Amino acid sequence: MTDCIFCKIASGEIPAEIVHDNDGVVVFRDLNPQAPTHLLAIPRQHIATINDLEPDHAELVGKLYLAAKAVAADEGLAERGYRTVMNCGEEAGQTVFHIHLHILGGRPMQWPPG
Ligand code: DGP
Repeated sequence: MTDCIFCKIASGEIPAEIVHDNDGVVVFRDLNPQAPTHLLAIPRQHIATINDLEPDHAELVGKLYLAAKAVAADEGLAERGYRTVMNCGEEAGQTVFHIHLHILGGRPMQWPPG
């Protein structure tokens, strides 16, 4: 999609610190980190929100989680724990309308989230 910031990161048009790029999934560091480690895993394919997922996206969504597992291990988070979050829609706090899995770690997490 031409006017999507995360499509532009995936294409290299906008710079980001990319830590993983494999099998249709790109993972990069969040510009505004909310934890010592804060990564975003996105599909290269533009999908705006969870509400736009179709059955044939199931494998791609699985790949987001497999990428999260891989980068969490790379970042030393696998054993101590980390949080994955995908916000859907404005009330949930989604600000970029290209689905992305937040991967947060390196500090204790509270529950419930705010
Ligand atoms: P959400 O609120 O769930 O839509 O999360 C969007 C996240 O995207 C937010 O944590 C900040 C991050 N973000 C927004 N613009 C950029 C950018 O240009 N580069 C990077 N690396 N992260 C961005």
